Amino acid sequence: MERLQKLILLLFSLSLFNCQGQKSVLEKRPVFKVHKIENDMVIDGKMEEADWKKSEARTLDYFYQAATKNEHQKTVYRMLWDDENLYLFFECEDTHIVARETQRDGAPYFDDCAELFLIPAPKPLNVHIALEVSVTKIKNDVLFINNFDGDKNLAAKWYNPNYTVGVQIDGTVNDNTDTDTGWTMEFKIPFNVLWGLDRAYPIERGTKYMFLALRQDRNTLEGDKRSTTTIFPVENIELYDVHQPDMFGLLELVE
Ligand SMILES: [Ca+2]
Ligand SMILES: [Ca+2]
Ligand SMILES: [Ca+2]
Repeated sequence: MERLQKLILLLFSLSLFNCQGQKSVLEKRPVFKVHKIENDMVIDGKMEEADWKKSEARTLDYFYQAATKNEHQKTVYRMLWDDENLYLFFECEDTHIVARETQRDGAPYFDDCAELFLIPAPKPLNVHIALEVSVTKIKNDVLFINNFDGDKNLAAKWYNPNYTVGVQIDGTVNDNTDTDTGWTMEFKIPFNVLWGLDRAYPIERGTKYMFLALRQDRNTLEGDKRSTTTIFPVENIELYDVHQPDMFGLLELVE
């Protein structure tokens, strides 16, 4: 009996520890400051606007399915906002620029691709928006629902919001006889892509949303092999892939 009591006490304290652990993990999520812009942006994949100079810049340092040095290529990520739009900029070093998908809502995430996952709330809900765009501007945009059916997730591909993407390529696409330098991608994402999901946390200074920025890096013409790099660490990625809202960080809209 005493042993049973001890076991129950141990299980209780373990579950308590887990709950507290989860909570403290959330409180410790990293925050990315998003500065407000003052001038119009030209969405061309060039960082010529003065506003980009005041943006926070972070490298995407967490690599997955990356074994070789060539699968650890550098990515710098930036973000800005105004009352109508969110702006993103990806700067990607890339020795082999490859993109095979040609259909919207196909699988550009197996190509050289930039991605944003966004929850219009400062907590990990079971719904997020995923915008995934290959270097040839092929879009896969989905409303992603975690645990839609038991532990099965659902990617609703009919979600086709309007957002603008500009790309610059320094190299040759789908030609591996030479060595490329890299590519850049600039996004203008109107806040109306949120479809009213932002009602509880409207767009204004101080608002925090959960997000994850990612890059897929494909370097071979055949097969589906590519490495993934993220702005925040994603634990258990082999088991649950990258769509884990409690692994997202926070963005904060500031002046
Ligand atoms: Ca620009
Ligand atoms: Ca879609
Ligand atoms: Ca590549």
